[in-house]
Amino acid sequence: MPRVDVVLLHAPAVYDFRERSIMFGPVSDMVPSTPIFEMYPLGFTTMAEYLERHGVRVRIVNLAVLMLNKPGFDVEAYIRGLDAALFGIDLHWLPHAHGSVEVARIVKKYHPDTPVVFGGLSSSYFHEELCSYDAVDFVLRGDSTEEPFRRLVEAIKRDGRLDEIPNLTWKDASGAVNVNPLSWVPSDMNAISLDYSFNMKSVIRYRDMMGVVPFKDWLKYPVCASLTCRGCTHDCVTCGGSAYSFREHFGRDRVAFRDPELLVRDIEHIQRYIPGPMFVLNDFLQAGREYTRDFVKGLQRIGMRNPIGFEFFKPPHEEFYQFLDAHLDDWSVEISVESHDDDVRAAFGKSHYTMAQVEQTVKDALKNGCSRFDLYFMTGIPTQTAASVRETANYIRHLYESVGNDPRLLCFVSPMAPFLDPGSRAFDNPSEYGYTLRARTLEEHRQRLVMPSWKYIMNYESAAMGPDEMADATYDAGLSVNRTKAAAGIIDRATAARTESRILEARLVLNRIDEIMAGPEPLREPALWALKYESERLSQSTVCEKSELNWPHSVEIRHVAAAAGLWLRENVNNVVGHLKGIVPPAKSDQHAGHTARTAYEAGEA
Ligand code: B12
Ligand code: SF4
Repeated sequence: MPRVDVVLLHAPAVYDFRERSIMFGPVSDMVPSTPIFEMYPLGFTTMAEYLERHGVRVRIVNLAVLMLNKPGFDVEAYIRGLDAALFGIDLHWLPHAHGSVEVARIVKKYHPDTPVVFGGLSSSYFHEELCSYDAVDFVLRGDSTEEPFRRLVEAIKRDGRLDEIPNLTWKDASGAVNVNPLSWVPSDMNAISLDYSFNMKSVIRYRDMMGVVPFKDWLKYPVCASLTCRGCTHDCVTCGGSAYSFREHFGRDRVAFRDPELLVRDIEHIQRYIPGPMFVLNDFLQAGREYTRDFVKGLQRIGMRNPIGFEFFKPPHEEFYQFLDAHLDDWSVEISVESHDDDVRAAFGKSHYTMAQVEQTVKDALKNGCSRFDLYFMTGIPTQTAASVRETANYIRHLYESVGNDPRLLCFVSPMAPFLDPGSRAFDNPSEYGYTLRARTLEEHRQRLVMPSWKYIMNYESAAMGPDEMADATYDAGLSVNRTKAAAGIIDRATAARTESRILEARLVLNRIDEIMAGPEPLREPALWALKYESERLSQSTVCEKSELNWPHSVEIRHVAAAAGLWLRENVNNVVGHLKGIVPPAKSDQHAGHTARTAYEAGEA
């Protein structure tokens, strides 16, 4: 394996998930990943693109996908065969607490002299505890680590000073943990690129398709995301990406937006190669009217062809949809309203709109050409009772009726699981929001992750609805919404029947696990193991079919041509590099040269 500067590794949520029997439940029903959360952070792509642009050779390895795809995949042998000056591991989402640290241990076992750096929001929150593990040398904190990472690589290669690297938590020779100031917090998001062609180049360079795909089924459903900003203007109480969390824990007191022109360029670039739908995450309406106008007109200018979906944090007005429809052919909307009950939603921190406004916005969007409207509801939020969850399901029936069972409306109910986000208001002050935490430290979360079912794994209990009630009410709501969708013709009868039996079976397995756990300790392990196959099968799309989340898309000749051109260019680049005995850094499609100075370097951040 040729030596590169940095290998970025994405671990499965639970490292040895193949050897354990765990009923993860519906924890990942609303995202493209399986319950081992094999999707790596978008930041892997932005960091890799940025580092490569500055001459640092980076390889992304999605260990989680490799392990999922090949049951016999030998992780240790694979890691032993890697050769890098530095290994980076993400612990961005807390559900990776177990897998990420175990992978770090394997890296250290085979590469004891190679440093290991962690990063991501959860790493930032638990940075000191993380550094106390032998296998972790550094943590890069904050939401923008591209440039600090470049400086760290430089320091490692040239024996430079670690105390000068912003955002770095590090161990010195004595083993003491040092915390440098969290001073690298750029005020915009313009110096980075979400350049997916980097990932494609990586496939070509390392002849490794599955090691770099963002999630297991990505080749079947090549969805892409683009981002309007870092941070959030809202303050939802259980969210670890809220204004509060960014201010208190990640050093950010203002949202950093990406210029609309650059965002349009990202999207233009994606649609050149990738046929899938595109999600624009983090409500761009937060940035104001001018931004909105420039962005939407820019999308029209590039001849937006892929389906595009927008996440909004509050219900837009009808005029806005008219504006969207005048500029775009195939656009969709998603809003997470959490509860049908305005009081429960207010307790969650979304008091800025009512359900009546949501109903109106759904009707307005559908009337004005929206291709699809996804509405998300959540269980486990402050003050929400089991009765309220069941009411949400009834409300969804009413909503479908009120839009004449329009098949473009898709409603989903899922649990806030497995964890209440670290660094959220509710995590920092649980009693204020009616919660009791079952885990606080990173190590406590690691231990919870290997418990036998999602009910045990959850890191919180709500005073309004205990874990048993919550699991029950969530499955009930899933059943009810599934029946509503079937009756309304939103999903076909066969799909609905499969989902219904999956939910009923999942409930039985959950109860069986409770019985096993109440029984004698020595009998637990074999009894749980006997349930392994069922637990896994029933944790893939429990409360709805995963395909319900998917938007239609089609591959066109232009995508094939663009990918072939990239393949050719990259192979020529590699052959030249290999003749010189190196893995050459990838050239950025979006930036003029590898070493172009950015606002970051110029210290304008
Ligand atoms: C976009 C997004 C998603 C997308 C993910 C797209 C992707 N591949 O990253 C989707 C919708 C799929 C998603 C899913 C989930 N999400 Co989410 N998501 C977000 C959101 C809105 C923005 C994050 C973002 O993209 N930032 C910008 C990108 C460019 O940067 P980045 O990926 O964060 O990476 C930077 C740093 O984090 C750091 N970094 C990251 N990894 C590493 C590794 C190393 C080695 C280093 C040095 C640095 C580093 O440096 C990067 C570059 O600067 C945040 C909320 C928010 N306001 O921030 C929630 C958020 C991150 N998600 C959250 C959660 C809980 C989840 C889920 C677990 C929910 C669930 N149960 O299904 C899943 C996990 C999916 C999986 N892994 O399979 C929580 C995380 C809380 C926590 N600390 O655990 C957040 C904070 C809020 C929330 N509740 O939604 N999410
Ligand atoms: S859940 Fe609320 S606070 Fe968190 S990212 Fe979404 S809108 Fe912002």
